[in-house]
Amino acid sequence: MYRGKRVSVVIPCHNEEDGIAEVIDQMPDCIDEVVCVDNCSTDNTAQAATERGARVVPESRKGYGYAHKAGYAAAKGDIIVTMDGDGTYPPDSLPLLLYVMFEENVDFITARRWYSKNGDTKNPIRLLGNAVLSGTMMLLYFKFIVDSQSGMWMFKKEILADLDLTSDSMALSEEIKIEAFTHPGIRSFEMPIYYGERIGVSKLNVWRDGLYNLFFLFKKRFMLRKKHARRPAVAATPTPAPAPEAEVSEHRAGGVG
Ligand SMILES: Nc1nc2c(ncn2[C@@H]2O[C@H](COP(=O)(O)OP(=O)(O)OP(=O)(O)O)[C@@H](O)[C@H]2O)c(=O)[nH]1
Ligand SMILES: [Mg+2]
Repeated sequence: MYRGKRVSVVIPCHNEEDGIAEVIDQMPDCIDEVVCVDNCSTDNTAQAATERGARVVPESRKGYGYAHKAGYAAAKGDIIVTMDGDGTYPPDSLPLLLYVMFEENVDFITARRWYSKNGDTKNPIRLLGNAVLSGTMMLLYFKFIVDSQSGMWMFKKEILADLDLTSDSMALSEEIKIEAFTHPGIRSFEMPIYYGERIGVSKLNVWRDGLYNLFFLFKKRFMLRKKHARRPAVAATPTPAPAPEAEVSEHRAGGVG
Protein backbone atom coordinates (compact mmCIF):
# COMPACT_ATOMS: atom_id res chain seq x y z
CA MET A 1 0.00 0.00 0.00
CA TYR A 2 1.31 3.45 -0.86
CA ARG A 3 -0.61 6.55 0.32
CA GLY A 4 -3.81 4.50 0.50
CA LYS A 5 -3.42 2.93 -2.96
CA ARG A 6 -2.82 -0.78 -3.58
CA VAL A 7 0.21 -1.57 -5.71
CA SER A 8 0.50 -4.68 -7.94
CA VAL A 9 3.68 -5.80 -9.66
CA VAL A 10 3.07 -7.74 -12.87
CA ILE A 11 5.93 -9.96 -14.06
CA PRO A 12 5.67 -11.78 -17.42
CA CYS A 13 7.68 -15.00 -17.22
CA HIS A 14 8.73 -17.58 -19.73
CA ASN A 15 11.12 -20.02 -18.08
CA GLU A 16 12.46 -17.72 -15.39
CA GLU A 17 12.79 -20.16 -12.48
CA ASP A 18 16.24 -18.79 -11.59
CA GLY A 19 15.40 -15.11 -11.71
CA ILE A 20 11.84 -14.91 -10.43
CA ALA A 21 12.64 -15.94 -6.86
CA GLU A 22 15.31 -13.26 -6.52
CA VAL A 23 13.05 -10.60 -7.98
CA ILE A 24 10.17 -11.42 -5.61
CA ASP A 25 12.51 -11.57 -2.60
CA GLN A 26 13.59 -7.97 -3.27
CA MET A 27 10.07 -6.48 -3.31
CA PRO A 28 9.75 -3.52 -0.92
CA ASP A 29 7.01 -3.42 1.75
CA CYS A 30 4.82 -0.99 -0.20
CA ILE A 31 3.97 -3.73 -2.75
CA ASP A 32 0.63 -5.45 -2.07
CA GLU A 33 0.83 -8.27 -4.57
CA VAL A 34 3.09 -9.82 -7.16
CA VAL A 35 1.33 -11.31 -10.18
CA CYS A 36 3.62 -13.70 -12.02
CA VAL A 37 2.23 -14.46 -15.47
CA ASP A 38 3.43 -17.90 -16.39
CA ASN A 39 3.71 -17.79 -20.16
CA CYS A 40 4.12 -21.40 -21.34
CA SER A 41 7.05 -22.15 -19.04
CA THR A 42 8.44 -25.66 -19.11
CA ASP A 43 10.56 -25.22 -16.00
CA ASN A 44 9.62 -24.55 -12.34
CA THR A 45 8.79 -20.86 -12.72
CA ALA A 46 5.24 -21.23 -11.34
CA GLN A 47 6.38 -23.23 -8.33
CA ALA A 48 9.24 -20.83 -7.53
CA ALA A 49 6.86 -17.85 -7.70
CA THR A 50 4.14 -19.51 -5.60
CA GLU A 51 6.63 -20.48 -2.92
CA ARG A 52 7.64 -16.82 -2.62
CA GLY A 53 4.01 -15.73 -2.14
CA ALA A 54 3.25 -14.49 -5.67
CA ARG A 55 -0.04 -15.14 -7.40
CA VAL A 56 0.57 -17.16 -10.55
CA VAL A 57 -1.63 -16.46 -13.56
CA PRO A 58 -1.23 -18.86 -16.47
CA GLU A 59 -1.28 -17.47 -20.04
CA SER A 60 -1.30 -20.19 -22.67
CA ARG A 61 -0.83 -17.92 -25.68
CA LYS A 62 2.90 -17.39 -25.98
CA GLY A 63 3.95 -13.77 -26.31
CA TYR A 64 5.18 -10.90 -24.17
CA GLY A 65 2.13 -8.80 -25.04
CA TYR A 66 -0.30 -11.61 -24.21
CA ALA A 67 1.46 -12.11 -20.88
CA HIS A 68 1.29 -8.41 -19.99
CA LYS A 69 -2.39 -8.08 -20.83
CA ALA A 70 -3.27 -11.20 -18.82
CA GLY A 71 -1.37 -9.71 -15.87
CA TYR A 72 -3.15 -6.35 -16.07
CA ALA A 73 -6.53 -8.09 -16.14
CA ALA A 74 -5.64 -10.14 -13.06
CA ALA A 75 -3.99 -7.34 -11.03
CA LYS A 76 -6.09 -5.99 -8.17
CA GLY A 77 -4.03 -2.90 -7.47
CA ASP A 78 -4.84 0.75 -8.15
CA ILE A 79 -1.30 1.09 -9.46
CA ILE A 80 0.40 -1.48 -11.70
CA VAL A 81 4.15 -1.84 -12.05
CA THR A 82 5.86 -4.12 -14.54
CA MET A 83 9.31 -5.68 -14.67
CA ASP A 84 10.99 -8.80 -16.04
CA GLY A 85 11.44 -11.96 -14.01
CA ASP A 86 15.18 -11.87 -14.59
CA GLY A 87 16.72 -9.43 -12.08
CA THR A 88 17.48 -6.67 -14.60
CA TYR A 89 15.06 -4.13 -13.10
CA PRO A 90 15.55 -2.93 -9.51
CA PRO A 91 12.55 -3.47 -7.17
CA ASP A 92 14.23 -1.14 -4.67
CA SER A 93 13.58 1.80 -7.00
CA LEU A 94 9.79 1.37 -6.62
CA PRO A 95 9.34 3.66 -3.57
CA LEU A 96 11.05 6.48 -5.48
CA LEU A 97 8.94 5.95 -8.62
CA LEU A 98 5.78 5.91 -6.49
CA TYR A 99 6.88 9.07 -4.69
CA VAL A 100 7.36 10.87 -8.02
CA MET A 101 4.05 9.56 -9.35
CA PHE A 102 2.16 11.04 -6.41
CA GLU A 103 4.14 14.25 -5.89
CA GLU A 104 4.06 15.17 -9.58
CA ASN A 105 0.60 13.73 -10.21
CA VAL A 106 1.85 11.57 -13.07
CA ASP A 107 -0.30 8.77 -14.56
CA PHE A 108 2.39 6.80 -16.37
CA ILE A 109 6.10 6.48 -15.65
CA THR A 110 8.50 4.51 -17.81
CA ALA A 111 11.89 3.60 -16.35
CA ARG A 112 14.93 4.39 -18.45
CA ARG A 113 17.79 1.95 -17.97
CA TRP A 114 20.55 4.36 -17.15
CA TYR A 115 23.60 2.41 -16.08
CA SER A 116 24.62 -0.70 -14.26
CA LYS A 117 25.88 -0.27 -10.70
CA ASN A 118 28.42 -3.05 -11.18
CA GLY A 119 29.85 -1.37 -14.28
CA ASP A 120 28.55 -3.90 -16.85
CA THR A 121 27.91 -2.49 -20.28
CA LYS A 122 25.28 -3.92 -22.56
CA ASN A 123 26.05 -5.81 -25.73
CA PRO A 124 26.93 -3.21 -28.46
CA ILE A 125 24.45 -4.76 -30.94
CA ARG A 126 21.67 -4.30 -28.42
CA LEU A 127 22.77 -0.74 -27.61
CA LEU A 128 22.72 0.09 -31.32
CA GLY A 129 19.35 -1.63 -31.80
CA ASN A 130 17.85 0.25 -28.88
CA ALA A 131 19.24 3.56 -30.20
CA VAL A 132 17.75 2.92 -33.67
CA LEU A 133 14.35 1.97 -32.23
CA SER A 134 14.23 4.86 -29.75
CA GLY A 135 15.47 7.35 -32.36
CA THR A 136 12.85 6.18 -34.85
CA MET A 137 10.15 6.43 -32.21
CA MET A 138 11.19 10.01 -31.37
CA LEU A 139 11.09 11.02 -35.04
CA LEU A 140 7.75 9.36 -35.76
CA TYR A 141 5.92 10.50 -32.63
CA PHE A 142 7.82 13.66 -31.54
CA LYS A 143 8.16 12.33 -27.99
CA PHE A 144 11.48 12.32 -26.13
CA ILE A 145 11.73 8.76 -24.77
CA VAL A 146 15.32 7.59 -24.50
CA ASP A 147 14.64 3.92 -23.69
CA SER A 148 11.72 2.83 -25.83
CA GLN A 149 12.39 -0.86 -25.10
CA SER A 150 12.46 -0.75 -21.31
CA GLY A 151 10.31 -3.44 -19.68
CA MET A 152 9.69 -1.48 -16.49
CA TRP A 153 6.84 0.99 -16.20
CA MET A 154 4.24 2.07 -13.68
CA PHE A 155 0.73 3.36 -14.28
CA LYS A 156 -2.57 4.08 -12.56
CA LYS A 157 -4.91 1.23 -13.45
CA GLU A 158 -7.68 3.69 -14.27
CA ILE A 159 -5.84 4.80 -17.46
CA LEU A 160 -5.92 1.27 -18.93
CA ALA A 161 -9.29 1.93 -20.58
CA ASP A 162 -7.65 4.78 -22.54
CA LEU A 163 -4.77 2.67 -23.84
CA ASP A 164 -5.31 0.82 -27.10
CA LEU A 165 -2.90 -2.10 -26.72
CA THR A 166 -2.93 -4.13 -29.91
CA SER A 167 0.44 -5.89 -29.72
CA ASP A 168 0.75 -9.44 -28.39
CA SER A 169 4.51 -9.55 -28.79
CA MET A 170 7.61 -7.70 -27.53
CA ALA A 171 6.33 -4.59 -29.35
CA LEU A 172 3.88 -4.05 -26.49
CA SER A 173 6.72 -2.33 -24.65
CA GLU A 174 6.98 0.49 -27.20
CA GLU A 175 3.25 0.52 -27.86
CA ILE A 176 2.22 1.24 -24.28
CA LYS A 177 4.67 4.15 -24.16
CA ILE A 178 3.36 5.55 -27.44
CA GLU A 179 -0.24 5.26 -26.24
CA ALA A 180 0.48 6.93 -22.90
CA PHE A 181 2.74 9.72 -24.18
CA THR A 182 0.48 10.68 -27.10
CA HIS A 183 -2.76 10.67 -25.11
CA PRO A 184 -3.68 14.26 -24.27
CA GLY A 185 -5.31 13.28 -20.97
CA ILE A 186 -2.45 11.16 -19.60
CA ARG A 187 0.52 12.72 -17.82
CA SER A 188 3.59 10.66 -18.71
CA PHE A 189 7.19 10.79 -17.62
CA GLU A 190 10.48 8.89 -18.11
CA MET A 191 12.75 8.34 -15.10
CA PRO A 192 16.25 6.86 -14.89
CA ILE A 193 16.94 3.65 -12.94
CA TYR A 194 19.93 1.40 -12.44
CA TYR A 195 19.82 -1.93 -14.17
CA GLY A 196 21.19 -5.27 -13.06
CA GLU A 197 22.70 -8.33 -14.60
CA ARG A 198 20.34 -10.82 -16.19
CA ILE A 199 19.75 -14.08 -14.35
CA GLY A 200 18.95 -16.97 -16.70
CA VAL A 201 18.74 -17.14 -20.47
CA SER A 202 17.46 -14.18 -22.49
CA LYS A 203 14.22 -14.79 -24.38
CA LEU A 204 14.86 -11.91 -26.75
CA ASN A 205 15.59 -12.78 -30.35
CA VAL A 206 17.64 -9.68 -31.13
CA TRP A 207 17.22 -9.60 -34.93
CA ARG A 208 13.69 -10.96 -35.22
CA ASP A 209 12.23 -8.94 -32.35
CA GLY A 210 14.29 -5.86 -33.22
CA LEU A 211 13.19 -5.77 -36.85
CA TYR A 212 9.58 -6.52 -35.97
CA ASN A 213 9.58 -3.74 -33.35
CA LEU A 214 10.93 -1.34 -35.97
CA PHE A 215 8.19 -2.34 -38.41
CA PHE A 216 5.60 -2.02 -35.61
CA LEU A 217 6.61 1.62 -34.95
CA PHE A 218 5.59 2.50 -38.52
CA LYS A 219 2.46 0.36 -38.42
CA LYS A 220 1.36 1.99 -35.16
CA ARG A 221 1.99 5.47 -36.58
CA PHE A 222 -0.31 4.64 -39.46
CA MET A 223 -2.94 3.20 -37.08
CA LEU A 224 -2.83 6.36 -34.93
CA ARG A 225 -3.26 8.56 -37.99
CA LYS A 226 -6.35 6.63 -38.99
CA LYS A 227 -7.70 6.80 -35.44
CA HIS A 228 -7.21 10.56 -35.26
CA ALA A 229 -8.75 10.98 -38.71
CA ARG A 230 -11.90 9.20 -37.50
CA ARG A 231 -12.23 11.49 -34.47
CA PRO A 232 -14.81 14.24 -35.05
CA ALA A 233 -13.15 17.62 -35.31
CA VAL A 234 -14.37 19.39 -32.18
CA ALA A 235 -13.62 22.89 -33.43
CA ALA A 236 -15.66 22.30 -36.59
CA THR A 237 -18.81 21.39 -34.66
CA PRO A 238 -21.15 24.37 -34.89
CA THR A 239 -22.15 25.74 -31.50
CA PRO A 240 -25.94 26.16 -31.38
CA ALA A 241 -26.91 29.80 -31.29
CA PRO A 242 -28.63 30.79 -28.04
CA ALA A 243 -32.39 30.92 -28.45
CA PRO A 244 -34.01 34.35 -28.14
CA GLU A 245 -34.96 35.11 -24.53
CA ALA A 246 -38.72 35.20 -25.16
CA GLU A 247 -38.67 31.81 -26.85
CA VAL A 248 -36.73 30.23 -23.98
CA SER A 249 -39.06 31.37 -21.25
CA GLU A 250 -42.06 30.34 -23.34
CA HIS A 251 -40.59 26.87 -23.80
CA ARG A 252 -39.84 26.51 -20.09
CA ALA A 253 -43.28 27.69 -19.13
CA GLY A 254 -44.91 25.28 -21.55
CA GLY A 255 -42.68 22.38 -20.50
CA VAL A 256 -44.05 22.04 -17.01
CA GLY A 257 -47.30 20.75 -18.36
N1 LIG B 1 10.80 -12.66 -25.23
C1 LIG B 1 9.73 -13.12 -24.58
N2 LIG B 1 9.65 -12.91 -23.26
C2 LIG B 1 8.60 -13.37 -22.62
C3 LIG B 1 7.57 -14.06 -23.28
N3 LIG B 1 6.64 -14.37 -22.39
C4 LIG B 1 7.06 -13.90 -21.22
N4 LIG B 1 8.28 -13.30 -21.34
C5 LIG B 1 9.02 -12.66 -20.26
O1 LIG B 1 9.17 -11.28 -20.56
C6 LIG B 1 10.36 -10.77 -20.01
C7 LIG B 1 11.17 -10.14 -21.13
O2 LIG B 1 11.95 -11.08 -21.85
P1 LIG B 1 13.57 -10.98 -21.81
O3 LIG B 1 14.14 -12.25 -22.29
O4 LIG B 1 13.99 -10.56 -20.45
O5 LIG B 1 13.84 -9.85 -22.88
P2 LIG B 1 14.75 -8.54 -22.71
O6 LIG B 1 14.52 -7.94 -21.36
O7 LIG B 1 14.49 -7.70 -23.88
O8 LIG B 1 16.21 -9.14 -22.82
P3 LIG B 1 17.31 -9.28 -21.65
O9 LIG B 1 17.99 -7.93 -21.58
O10 LIG B 1 18.20 -10.37 -22.14
O11 LIG B 1 16.64 -9.59 -20.38
C8 LIG B 1 11.04 -11.95 -19.29
O12 LIG B 1 10.66 -11.95 -17.93
C9 LIG B 1 10.46 -13.15 -20.03
O13 LIG B 1 10.48 -14.33 -19.26
C10 LIG B 1 7.68 -14.30 -24.68
O14 LIG B 1 6.84 -14.90 -25.33
N5 LIG B 1 8.78 -13.80 -25.28
MG1 LIG C 1 14.82 -8.91 -19.50
